Amino acid sequence: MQMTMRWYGSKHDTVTLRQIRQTCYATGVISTLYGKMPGELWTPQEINALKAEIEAEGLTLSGIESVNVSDAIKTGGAARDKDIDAYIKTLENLGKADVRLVCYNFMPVFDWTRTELARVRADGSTVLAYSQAAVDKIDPANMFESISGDMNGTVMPGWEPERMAKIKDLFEMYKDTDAEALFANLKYFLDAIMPVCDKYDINMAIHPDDPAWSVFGLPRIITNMENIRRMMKMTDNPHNGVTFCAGSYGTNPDNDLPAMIRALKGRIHFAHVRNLKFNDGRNDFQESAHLSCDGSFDMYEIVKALYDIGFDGPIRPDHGRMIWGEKAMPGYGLYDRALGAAYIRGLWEAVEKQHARKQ
Ligand code: DNO
Repeated sequence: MQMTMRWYGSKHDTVTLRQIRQTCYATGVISTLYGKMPGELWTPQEINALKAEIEAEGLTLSGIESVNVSDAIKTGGAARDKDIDAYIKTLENLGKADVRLVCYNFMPVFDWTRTELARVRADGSTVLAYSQAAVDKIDPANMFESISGDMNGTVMPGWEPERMAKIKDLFEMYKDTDAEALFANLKYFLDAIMPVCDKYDINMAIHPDDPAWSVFGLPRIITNMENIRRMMKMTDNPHNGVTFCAGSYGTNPDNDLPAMIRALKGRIHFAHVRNLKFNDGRNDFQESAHLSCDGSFDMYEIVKALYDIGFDGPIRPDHGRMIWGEKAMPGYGLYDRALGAAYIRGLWEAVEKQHARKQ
């Protein structure tokens, strides 16, 4: 595995490449061309400039998160073939630049969803939280307004104000897209892009729906083992794989995370490792420090399962708490993610050495 951290680019991130390098635990970054709209072509010049900037700091560009998939592709709308064509050309340009990992999602309307971006813990740190009872009281049209005050002046991916301004049209666009249609549209997309992925050896890593259930009546399909199996089978190609995001699949306690990792051997191309804590009742949780004893997951078992399946892709700490007075994009400050990277690397080294001693 390679330890990485997500980085939104010098114009958008409060964290610098130098700071990431100085963590010492991360040797690569996962980045994106943040200003690009879904359906827009990424040119070789833009990709090479991003890569050069990262390499100049002694880090590698280990993958893209995300090349976003347009709503026309997700809904099977009129512009889908044009958008798929641009996606294929973008993949080709990434492949030529030696970028071999692309994370994307197939969530309708909202990307990851939280009801609070800064819930205060007893120690004064803040975390992201989700409460179904709160969601049930919100009109989706007001979802953005209800959380935008806590974004610390940053633009959160998937929650761009221009996109949220069109929220009613977006719901309208998805009105005929149920789970079956979403699966069919995903297959259409995957079938179309696999040839270019084969040509350049690009691993596509779908990000799970977060939380792992339907929100505001919108279908969500990448939520559990059964649906991942269906997705991998319908376009049966090793390049059609997953981002194993512990915090997203883990929102549903029925998802046995280490067992899922073992079952996905060979198809996990990217790992997001973080922890969360269930509050009273189902569908109610808040994020926590990465540490096992601070949340509900056994992080040792998660890391061990990744090690045991021979996972050799990029791994990244995921959302951190906001600590030590840092002001950054919720979930994406430097400090707590750096602690997370150190912890995961520590677990990895322990598992690796235990394994070597048993030989
Ligand atoms: C949240 C992220 C997601 C993820 C996208 C992938 O922190 O993990 O926003 O990047 O869903 O397209």
